[in-house]
This record gives sequence, C-alpha cells and structure tokens, in this order.
Amino acid sequence: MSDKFAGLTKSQLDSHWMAFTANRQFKKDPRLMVAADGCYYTDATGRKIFDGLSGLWTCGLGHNVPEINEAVSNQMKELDYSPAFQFGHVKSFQLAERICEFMPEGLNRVFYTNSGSEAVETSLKIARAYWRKLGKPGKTRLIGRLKGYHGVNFGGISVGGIGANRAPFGETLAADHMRHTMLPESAFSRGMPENGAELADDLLDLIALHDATNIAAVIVEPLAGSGGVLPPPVGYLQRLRKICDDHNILLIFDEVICAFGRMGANTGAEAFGVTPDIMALAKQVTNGAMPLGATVVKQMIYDAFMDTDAPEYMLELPHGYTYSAHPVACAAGLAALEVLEQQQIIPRVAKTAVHFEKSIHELDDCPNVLDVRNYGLASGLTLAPYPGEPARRPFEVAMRMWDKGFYVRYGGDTIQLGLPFIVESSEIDSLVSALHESLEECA
Ligand code: PXG
Ligand code: PLP
Repeated sequence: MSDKFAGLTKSQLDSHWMAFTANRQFKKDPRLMVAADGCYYTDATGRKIFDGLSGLWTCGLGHNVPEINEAVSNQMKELDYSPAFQFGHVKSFQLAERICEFMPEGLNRVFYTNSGSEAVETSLKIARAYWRKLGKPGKTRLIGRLKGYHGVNFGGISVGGIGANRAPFGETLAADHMRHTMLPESAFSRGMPENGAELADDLLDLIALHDATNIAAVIVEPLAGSGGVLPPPVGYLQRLRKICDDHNILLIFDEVICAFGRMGANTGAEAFGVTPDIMALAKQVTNGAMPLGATVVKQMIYDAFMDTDAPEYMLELPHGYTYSAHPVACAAGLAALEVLEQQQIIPRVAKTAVHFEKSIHELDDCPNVLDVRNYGLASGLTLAPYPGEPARRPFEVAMRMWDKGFYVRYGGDTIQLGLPFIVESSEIDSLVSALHESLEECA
C-alpha cells in the first residue's frame, strides 16, 4: 500500500470524530498505522515508524507480543464475556493478586475499570464514600494540582489542572488546586529537580481555607505526564504524604502512566519512596492490548465497606462498569505482567534510563528548547512558542519527526517521549538525532 489515505473515502474519514485530535488537519493529511511489531509501526504508505510514545504510554513491551496475543485469542474462545455484577470468572481474581504483587506494601484490594479516566473517577468516589462510611460525611472536597491530568470524565477534569481540558465544559465538581512543580530554576534538571519540596505546603494553605474536616482526598500524578512530563522535586511527595497523615486526608496517586515499569520501578510510589492510600492505574497493565484500568486501595479502605451490619446479600459499593474485569482484558493483563516479570523488563528500564538521560540532554542547547526533563523512560521538552501561537512549534517538530519515521507526542508547548521498555541504545541515539535535526529545521 502506498496511499496515505489507505483507500478510505472522504465519507469514511468524516464519519469518525477522532479523540483529542485536530480532525480538520488530520483528515487532509492522515497519519494511519496499519501494522505494528516491536518498537515500530508500519504506516499506510509502508514506512517503518519508531514508536516514541509506546502507543499512548501503553505498549512498553513493544507491539505484537506473542504471549499476550495467544492469551487474548485463547480467552476469546474460552469465555468471551462474563457478567461483571454478582457473578465472576477466575482470571479477574488471579490478575488482582498479580497486580498487588507489583504494588507497594499495603495496597492490596483491586477494583476494575476500563480506562484511566474511570480508574480516577472510581478513586474519587471511593475516597468520598470511605469517609461517609466512617461517619464523616463532610469530608467531600477534592484537591488536585495545576498541570495535573486525571482523564476526561467530570471528576477527573475537576481535579485536573489543564485549563484547556476543562474550560469548554462549564460547571464541574468543587475542587482546589495546589501549584505545579515546574520552577524556572529547575529547567534542564536531570531526573528529580532539587528545588520545590516546599510547594507541597500549598496543601496546608488549602487546609487552612477549608479545614481538613471537609477534605476527602488529594490526587496527584507522582510524575505528571500529560502536563509535560514533570518529575517530582526531591522530598515533595514525602512532604505531601506527611501533611495528609497529619490531617487525616487520603492521598491518591494517579499512576496511569507510572505504574508497571515506566519509572524503572514497579510503580511511581516505589520509585519515589512514598505509598499512597489509593492508586489509579491503566495502560501498561495490559501493554495496551486490551482496555483495562483499576483502582487499588489499602485494606483499611476495603474493610470500611465490608465491616457492616447490612445483610450479606446487600452490595457494599454501588459502582462499577459493564466491562469491569472483562475476561479478555484480564487475560491480556495476566500475560503482560508475566512477560514484564519473566523477561526482567523493569530492571532493564532502569538501566536504559541512564543512557536515555544522557542522550536526551544533548538537546539542551538546540534552538527554541526552553527545558528538557526526564525520569525513567519518559521525557518532556518545552519549546519556545512562535509569537501568539503557543502550540504550533511542537506540532511542526512532530510533523518533521513523522516525515523522518518517528512518532512522538506533541501538545501545548511540549514534545513528549515515552520510549518502549525494549528500546536499544542505538534507537535512542537515532531518535535524539532526528529531534536535533527537526528542531533546527523549525528554528
Ligand atoms: N490519568 C493519567 C495520569 C493519565 O496519563 C488518564 C488518567 C486517563 O486515562 P484514559 O485511559 O482514560 O485515557 C491518563 C491518560 C499524553 C497522553 O500524551 C496521556 C494520556 C492519554 C493520552 C495521551 O500524555 N493519559
Ligand atoms: N447508559 C445506559 C443506558 C446503560 O444501560 C449503561 C449500562 O448498563 C450505561 C450507560 C453504562 O455503561 P458502562 O457500564 O459500559 O459504563
């Protein structure tokens, strides 16, 4: 196939309203993937394209992983669907225990969703319902952070801190936001920035404003992804944890991007040494092969719902999705986590991250580069805007990259990279040199 439209008619292109996409631009000049294997896509013109974001932070193990393919195909034949409510199937329980093996100590009860957005909503609802169970119904207020991304549902955009994702939609839930941690003096930090732990004290100001008796939970991404890849400042998450403990506020980590290896550790919690009360996860849990998310909670939270005098046939939490614990997604999850462990992929990420850090910071002096940040196999570059057109340069750089055979993510004023866990050093070097050229071309 050498047609970049892949034979699609205008009517077919127009029929699909694409997610988070500039539809008008895309449909004039589509970028269509037709196949994928390992770290590479094949596009509709037959070119090989390096996957610089592991899908959408989903496919760290690369594409077309035989073990996952086989598990999914077998599961389809054996049990394609099983009702999510009041009846169960074996694999969801096996996967729940397996997920817990990757969790920090104490997080050991898993509630399934189909996406990160749903895992976030579930986290926020469980946090509020937990306090109600404990006889503290006033604890409902939610705290997020500027530049936070917590998916696109109403709860998630309320605590989220990316204006463009909320502004079009009017009223949301009552929520407050701490400042983000991207300080000018931290530009070009390698790994965690030294400065900024004191920004966690913003939570103290919000407690003074609302009183902790009215606050249910604080939600943050350990490393903020979509907001531009912001690793936490040294000591910041520890300080947040301490304030939450001192004031009886639940701490939620949104690890939709961090969990299962991206940070070179099982979770962001492990990488940064802080354990939340609730964790939202998705994406890498199935290597992106099937949609699956989950909210994992400490046992004390689960127990608060189970310790009840209500009759045993009464359900404890009126919440869930038709596709919660979908058997095919669970089969994909079991296979993906098995490969992650058996092939020792996470230690490999930690090792590769050392070369990646060195390599990506070779771009520090490129034209219009205002900042380069990195941790694990994630990196974000902030680019100087064209006057009055903040989002144009990253778009142009990403299109140059696409022409050179690299898929990278662009949005706002940043370029984001989330390399496959199986990437080779030589592939990192090629990517960085293509970025170097693209930045020069767009100067
Ligand atoms: N929380 C976090 C921290 C995320 O990164 C979500 C929630 C929502 O997950 P779902 O599965 O509902 O999309 C995400 C998703 C990017 C990018 O380029 C990031 C996401 C999605 C698409 C693009 O950074 N994160
Ligand atoms: N809307 C209607 C009319 C439904 O019947 C359902 C589920 O039964 C939903 C929405 C929710 O769908 P899901 O469970 O896939 O989130």
